[in-house]
This record gives sequence, structure tokens and C-alpha cells, in this order.
Amino acid sequence: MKTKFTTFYRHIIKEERKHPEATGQLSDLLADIALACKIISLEVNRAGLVDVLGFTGEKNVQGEMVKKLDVFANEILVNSLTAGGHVCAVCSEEEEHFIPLKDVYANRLLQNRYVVHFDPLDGSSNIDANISIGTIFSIYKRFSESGPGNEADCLQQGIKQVAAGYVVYGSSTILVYTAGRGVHGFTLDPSVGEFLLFHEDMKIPKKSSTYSINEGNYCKWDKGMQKYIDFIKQPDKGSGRPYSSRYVGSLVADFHRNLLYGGIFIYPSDEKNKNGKLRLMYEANPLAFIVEQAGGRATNGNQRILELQPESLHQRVPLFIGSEDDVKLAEKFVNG
Ligand code: P6P
Repeated sequence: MKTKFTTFYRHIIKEERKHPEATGQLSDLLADIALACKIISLEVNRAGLVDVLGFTGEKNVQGEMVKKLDVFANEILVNSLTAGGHVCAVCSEEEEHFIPLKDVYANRLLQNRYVVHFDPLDGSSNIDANISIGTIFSIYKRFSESGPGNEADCLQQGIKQVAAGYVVYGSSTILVYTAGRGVHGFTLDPSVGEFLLFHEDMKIPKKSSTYSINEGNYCKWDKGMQKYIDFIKQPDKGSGRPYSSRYVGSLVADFHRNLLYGGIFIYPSDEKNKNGKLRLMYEANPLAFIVEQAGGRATNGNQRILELQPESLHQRVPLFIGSEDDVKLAEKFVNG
């Protein structure tokens, strides 16, 4: 029987061959990230058995209690990227400052030319409840010439990303990425330890009847936001209303479902959090790159996420992301 399958590495090499100037560094870097996520997947799936649950007693830069798996995932990714030698700076949700990395190759052609931002284990507050969690990553080319990376290398607009992706650790482990030529999905086959292509060139439906938002914050939203949610809950067959509410409380899980079936995810600003809750550099930007490559839309309510000029590594941003027509309609209500 002819087994026809494409591994993640084979796919990125095929993509690399479309760029004659490619040195292969980006392919190796993506493979380094995939390897780290396979190891994280193993631990996440074992979490219930091995004593890696519970708190370390420390707090991370977000002031949140850190679970052991967060610390583990962060260390695996930092170590994998450091060892790979393709990165001049690593920025993590778990690290207050960026980690500058020196050039490990003598060969100028192979210098450490990339910057990587990541959320090592997003949604980690759900770990103990066995709810899907995920890793989100975002890759840029460095600005500076050589040596360890600097702050300017780390604070680039999302539109400059060369690749982005996420891994969902759920009933199976799924990796979705883009390198600017479409969005491609892979499933981890633990028996061979490979991510196998299951969906090439993924496209998000232009319109949906699903919304993902934490309605517990309703009273804190501005009037336009409240009116939009009220509107999509009114019955109107012609426009697919009332919408269904689907909210896991784990960004990668909610985003992945909406990418497959259509939907809008919103984490808006509110009277307490003027910039919402989600982070620009390692949540909004990578998912915005992916959703636009899949034909969707991502804004902060009126500006394109990818065009926002970052000011700090951990800055927050309101996020409206998903099916294009749904995001545009939500923007109309919010901008009154
Ligand atoms: P809330 C998880 O903590 C997270 O960062 C995202 O994964 C998720 O979308 C959001 O926060 C959930 O926030 O306030 O609804 O619990």
C-alpha cells in the first residue's frame, strides 16, 4: 500500500525550495520549534501522571502564579532555540526581558539572523482541568547586522513576520503555521514522532454564526461592544442569527476552532483594561498573520493588528480576529 504523507520538515523544505536565496536557516529554525513542541506535548500529555502539576510558588512577569509546565515549556523552547544557533534574540511571555543570543556560527552566511517571540504555554490556567492549551510563536528577520540581537530587532511590526504558528495540545497535538504562502495544518503522530500534513492551504469561512468572548465582562465593555453582542444574539434567519457562543478560555483552542469552521474571537478593551488582556507580540501578531493568510481579518477594533508599531515586549492589545465579515461588522458597532 502506497503511504503518501508529508512530514512538517518535508513541507518546510518544499517551501524553502521556492526561495532560491534561502540558506535553509528558517527551515532549521522551524524544525527546532517543532522538536521543542513535541517534547512539550509529551509532558502535557503526561501531566496527569507525573508530578508536574501544581504551582512552583514563583510568579511570572505577568504576576500570575506559574505552573510547572509553563516553566518547563519555556525552558525547552529557550534551550532549543539557543542550541539551534539561528536566533539573535528570544522573547517569551515568561521572561521579563528579551534574551540576546550570540552568534554561534563562524560562517557569516549562517549567522543568527532571526528573532523569535513565543507564548510557551498559553491558557496554562486550564492545565489542571485537562482543557486544550497551546504554544504560539512568531518569527522575524533581525534588523541589526550581527552579534546578539537588540531591542529594535524585537519590536518590529507584525507585518514584518517571516513565519508564525501555534501548537494545540488537545485530544491530539496539532501544529498550524504560515511562512507567508498559505496556512498549513499538521497532526502529531506520536508513534513516529512526526507532524503529518492534514490540511494544506487552510482558509477560514468569510462569515460564520459563532462568537467567542467572555460575556462575564459585559458590564465593563463600552456601549458599542455591548450592542454588537446583543445584535448577534437576536434571531434573524437570513443573517444566521442568533450566533452560537463557543468560548474555551484558551486562545489557541478558540482560534483553531474558528479557523476551521469560521467564527469571531474578541477580547476587547474594557473599563478596567484599556488595552484588553492579550499580548501583541506573542498572541495577536502571530494569529493575525495566520488568519490573514487564511483569508480572515484581525484588528484592535479599528486598526490592522499587523500594522501596529510595538512599544514594549509585553504590551496588550484589544483583539478582534476571525471571519472577515464578522470582524468588519463588529468594528462597525464598536466604532459607532
Ligand atoms: P479570560 C488564557 O489565560 C488567556 O491568556 C487566553 O488563552 C484566553 O483566550 C484568555 O486568557 C481568557 O481570558 O479573562 O476570559 O479568562
